Amino acid sequence: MENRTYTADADPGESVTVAGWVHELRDLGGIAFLILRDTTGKIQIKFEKDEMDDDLVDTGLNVARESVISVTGEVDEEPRAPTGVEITPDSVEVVAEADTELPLDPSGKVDADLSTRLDNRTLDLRKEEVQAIFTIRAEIQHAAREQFRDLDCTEINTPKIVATGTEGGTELFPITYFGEEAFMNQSPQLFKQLIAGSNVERVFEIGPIFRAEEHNTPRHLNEATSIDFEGAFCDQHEAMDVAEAVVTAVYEAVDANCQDELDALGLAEEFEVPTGEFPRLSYEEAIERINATGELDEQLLWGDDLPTEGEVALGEDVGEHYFITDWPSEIKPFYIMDQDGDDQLSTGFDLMHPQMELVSGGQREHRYDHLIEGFEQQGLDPEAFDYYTKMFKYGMPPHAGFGLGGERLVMTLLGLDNIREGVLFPRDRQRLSP
Ligand code: AMO
Repeated sequence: MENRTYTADADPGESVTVAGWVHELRDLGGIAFLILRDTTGKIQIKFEKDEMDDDLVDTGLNVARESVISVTGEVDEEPRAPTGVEITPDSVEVVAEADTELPLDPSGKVDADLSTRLDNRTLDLRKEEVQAIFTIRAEIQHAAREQFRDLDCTEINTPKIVATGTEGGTELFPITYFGEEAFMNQSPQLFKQLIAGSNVERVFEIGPIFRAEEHNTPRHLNEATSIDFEGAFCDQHEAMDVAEAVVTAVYEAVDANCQDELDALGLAEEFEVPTGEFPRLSYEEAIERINATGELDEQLLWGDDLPTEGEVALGEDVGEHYFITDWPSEIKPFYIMDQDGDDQLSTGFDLMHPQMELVSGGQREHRYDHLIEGFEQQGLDPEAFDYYTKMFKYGMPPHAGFGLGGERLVMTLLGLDNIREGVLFPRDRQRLSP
């Protein structure tokens, strides 16, 4: 819009045109105030009824809340106004009228449940604290990208329509692809490895992953954002260093650049940047410590996956981000390499926030014969993965990497109760639109 001034830039002494939403109307009799809101903030518009053109007053004071208007007028200092300035309008134009009945109240005075909020995200995002979540989410992705680039990684984009699944344990979403069965990709796993094995060596991707999880929990989505890394000539320890660097850089960036947003969420005081040296516990130590908390009904045995209550008990015990390393090979996927000289122990690792898992990763099996054996052991047909396995015959260097759950990072960083709070349009068992 030509000649538009953001409310935050409307300085006293200027004549400006501002445009945005009608946030509030306060009619005090002889004088009335309209609060106009745009992406940069709010500004007060003053209507002195006896001194202004009747049509102008009529237009300004009869417009429904949340309508879009544009106002031209003089900006003056006014210490009693919410932002210390106000506009005396010369003209008011209604650009887009809103219904008087709104499905939720963007001023936040009336609470709405999450489902109503998600059904009406446009209105929901007009709330400062909701917008703050997504500003911070954008900062998180920006900071992760910068950190990967500083670590000499190239950003890649891999296909989301694929012929085979890779992550056992979660189901695939099938689709029809020109009469053939295809799937929505569960992770960029095989593709990022194929590129790490080229001259590109170090890659990252921030993109969607699709998981046909049956269960509906506050921490699972059916479409999530994965922040993936893969590096040639890396082992699991170096991959852990990268995960640690990325998570720490993200917290640092939010701390440096998002204080207003943290404030809007009531988090400015308590927000803490992790030290960047996350303890590395072996799986064996992890199950011993979980068992010692006495929080589980049954003691965990070697080879068990960690139940959610176990993760929570251990998280409370450790009290900061930490890694779990040296997982049993049998509970890690086929592409994870075993440790040298011990086929029971894998190079797989998880990075945990005290409340939940954020990252899985490990060194990859790059030896062709071992890879084929791994497929067979997990009951997968290596032929179906020929496009992947055959590249391991043409010079595949040792490599390692990880996948970091983007929404889990947002959720844990902001202490959100439900992962859906950090997703614009979440996909879950109940939700396919909007
Ligand atoms: P994994 O399946 O553990 O590993 O996924 C990696 C991380 O992605 C997040 N995540 C999810 N977040 C929300 N909803 C879901 N349904 C969901 N599923 C996963 C978690 C998890 O830690 N290919 C490997 C990674 C690798 O080895 O590079 C993989 O996908 O935060």
